[in-house]
Amino acid sequence: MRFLVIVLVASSCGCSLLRSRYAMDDPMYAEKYAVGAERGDLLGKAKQAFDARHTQGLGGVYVSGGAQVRPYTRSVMGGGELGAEGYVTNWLTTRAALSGYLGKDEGFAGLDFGFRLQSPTRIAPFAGLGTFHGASRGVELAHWDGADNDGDGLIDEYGEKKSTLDGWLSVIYPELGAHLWVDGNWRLTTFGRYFVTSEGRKQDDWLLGMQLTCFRR
Ligand SMILES: [Ca+2]
Ligand SMILES: [Ca+2]
Repeated sequence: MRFLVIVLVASSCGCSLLRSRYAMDDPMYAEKYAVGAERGDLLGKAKQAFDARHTQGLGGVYVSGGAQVRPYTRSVMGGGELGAEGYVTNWLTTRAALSGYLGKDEGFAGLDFGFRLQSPTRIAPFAGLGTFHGASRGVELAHWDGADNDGDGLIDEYGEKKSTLDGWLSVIYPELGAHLWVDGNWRLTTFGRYFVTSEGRKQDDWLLGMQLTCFRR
């Protein structure tokens, strides 16, 4: 995933990261900074390099990938999202996505919604709130059904478990992260979420991920 992100950003954005007028491919930014700061104007250079107040009205599609860790059971899942995110104002975005994560015995898939409050800057820390609703797969004890559920050659041994479709899973989560605008269209994001599940605190998870979004006006 990281390799894919690097290749996509490098091929589409060239050297935008190094330019102080980084978002000239966005019409509003380009109009604002049509005349760039002069060579010695360090304050002007800094302003045009960090200003992202033009983002209001941008909408984009994104892919994200991450790892979900449950400290209590030490289980790890991997997965990602395919979604859309839009700037309601230059400090507020809303997003919606198809989301899926899979582990050895567990997993879930469904719809994810959220909003994020961020600074209108090129590097933008943010705090958000989100919710997931969908189907989940889990494990349960299976030492009475006459079957070797875990394939270890023993039938109904003590503690034998099997994978089951648990049914509905609902999660709310606080989120912290940061964005980096590569140019006027592409934005990289890292985020961390704490999943508070409907199945009790022992089922809570940490999710750490990265997101690549392509915006258009
Ligand atoms: Ca067995
Ligand atoms: Ca069994």
